[in-house]
Amino acid sequence: MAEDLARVEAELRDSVRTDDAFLTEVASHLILAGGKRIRPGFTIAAAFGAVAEARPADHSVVMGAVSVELVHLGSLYHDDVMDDAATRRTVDSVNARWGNLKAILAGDFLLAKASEIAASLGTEVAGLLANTIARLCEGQVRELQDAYNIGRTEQNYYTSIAGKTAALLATACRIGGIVADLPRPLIDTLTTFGRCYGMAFQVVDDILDLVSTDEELGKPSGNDLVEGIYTLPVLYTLETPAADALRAILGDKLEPEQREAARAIVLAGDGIERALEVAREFSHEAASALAPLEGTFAAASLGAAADHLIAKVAAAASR
Ligand code: GRG
Repeated sequence: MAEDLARVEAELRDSVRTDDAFLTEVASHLILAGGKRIRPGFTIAAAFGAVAEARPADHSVVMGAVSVELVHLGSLYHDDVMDDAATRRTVDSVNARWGNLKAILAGDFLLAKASEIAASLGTEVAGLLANTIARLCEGQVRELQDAYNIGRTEQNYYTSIAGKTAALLATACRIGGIVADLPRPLIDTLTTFGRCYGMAFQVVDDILDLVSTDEELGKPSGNDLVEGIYTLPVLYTLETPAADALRAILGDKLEPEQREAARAIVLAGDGIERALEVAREFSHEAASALAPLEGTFAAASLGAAADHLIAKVAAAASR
């Protein structure tokens, strides 16, 4: 698998190479900055859903993995413009380095390249990726509509993260299964794994935004509160006797001391613990979904990813 991921790296760089040196530089920026490559890893692992041992993945599987990572990258370019982010993957964000207009256009370029590659893999993959891009936008718009809304419901939160995060992780797995021509029930199983994993992943990410240090995050802890994105721990805290104190602070832009006061209220209650329980449930649901794939390389490697996430949840819980 390490060799397949190295092939993904080479193809990713190749996919954004153009005659225009400047566009190539801007479009390559976050590819060269690294990232965990969870999504391409899932595509490759999923493609081994009917065999016990990994072997070099087919070229089409590698390209499926590239198309998924390109969509992820495009969404990061656009997300950083929306958040006015200064850094991403420990380097300058594209918007910070080249400005919003170029960041948006380069993000569009990455999406176009992802679509071109997906089309070369067949109409099902092309349609699936297009649908997933739409779901990312829907999830993000849902989040924006609820910005600064202290009445945001738990259901709205789940709908938003299902679109903005879980949909692409589900698609990463699904594309691996489709391109490897696995039986349909196994493709559905892999998709369920990716969706549940993605839900857990975002809930954990949202918890970490509140419990981590500024150094760990590379930005001020509690940034979601500042942006008016009220995540699961906050929504749970709004159901407790501390709700009045929290409501008095939230609902509008925050000064740093207000952010700290709101964060302290959330950390003092049981909102973090309740959200961790939700993350545990989604992670276990992801792991259990793999049962029909038992004995395959996909089950072993995706199962290890779910275990890693469960361990991350436990580490967050022990803070
Ligand atoms: C244009 C496709 C497109 C979308 C527009 C901006 C937007 C709508 C959606 C934002 C989606 C988004 C950024 C969701 C958050 C997903 C997430 C948890 C990202 C972090 O993923 P990691 O930790 O990052 O895998 P690395 O850098 O390791 O790849």
